[in-house]
Amino acid sequence: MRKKIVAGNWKMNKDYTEGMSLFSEVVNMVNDEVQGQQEVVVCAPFVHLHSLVALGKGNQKVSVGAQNCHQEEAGAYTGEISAGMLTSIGVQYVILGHSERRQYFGEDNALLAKKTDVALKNNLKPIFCIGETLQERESGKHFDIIKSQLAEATFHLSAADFSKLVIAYEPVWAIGTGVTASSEQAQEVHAFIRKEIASKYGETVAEATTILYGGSCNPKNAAELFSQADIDGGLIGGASLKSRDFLDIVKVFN
Ligand code: 3PY
Repeated sequence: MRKKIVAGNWKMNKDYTEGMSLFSEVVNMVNDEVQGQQEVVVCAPFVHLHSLVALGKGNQKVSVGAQNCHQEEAGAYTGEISAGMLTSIGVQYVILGHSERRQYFGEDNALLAKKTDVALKNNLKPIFCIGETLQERESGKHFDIIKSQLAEATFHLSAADFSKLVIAYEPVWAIGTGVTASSEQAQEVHAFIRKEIASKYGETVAEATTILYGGSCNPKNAAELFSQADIDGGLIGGASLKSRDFLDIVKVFN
């Protein structure tokens, strides 16, 4: 059985006090309501992470993740945060390749390959995001785009390292737009991603890889999306900012 994960991506939302109360609510609700084996990951702004790790300590079901890290181990990179710094405070996951980082910060596949390497070297588990724009989908290029994002940023890894990744398919046209991919559209791409992984690393690695759907996933559409054969959970944007909505999504796997 593949690991099921529901990860919240808070993006640049919640000040420190708000972040602590949202996380505490999530942890309490997970303790009271989660019955399955699903893992919950909260990817919060950097300044919250140390305290969130402390608040979540000892909780086997909830992990803390960052939303980015720098591609170098250390050095003169004013304002940046390294993978090793994240590991040193107990952070377990890091989102890499989110379309907002690709779009607003110019992150490309070559840079993301370096970030993936440095994250793995420092024992962080990347939640690696891939996905096409509306224009790429409308021109029928979405499979090519996804294939190259995956190959150029992650297929240099050994099978053992690749197995530590979580992949998130996030069609850019579904991010922050309220438009969700239909479950058929999402399943079609997830099956394609798994096939690409199988042709590079073999069936065993492909079958064991957790592939999340992201992009306007909410309590109304999560059950239908997560019932698809190749969808193993979600990377949740807006709905992760409300504990009740987030937990309703998490509980799809109860
Ligand atoms: C969204 O759902 O908007 C996301 O970008 C999740 O990462």
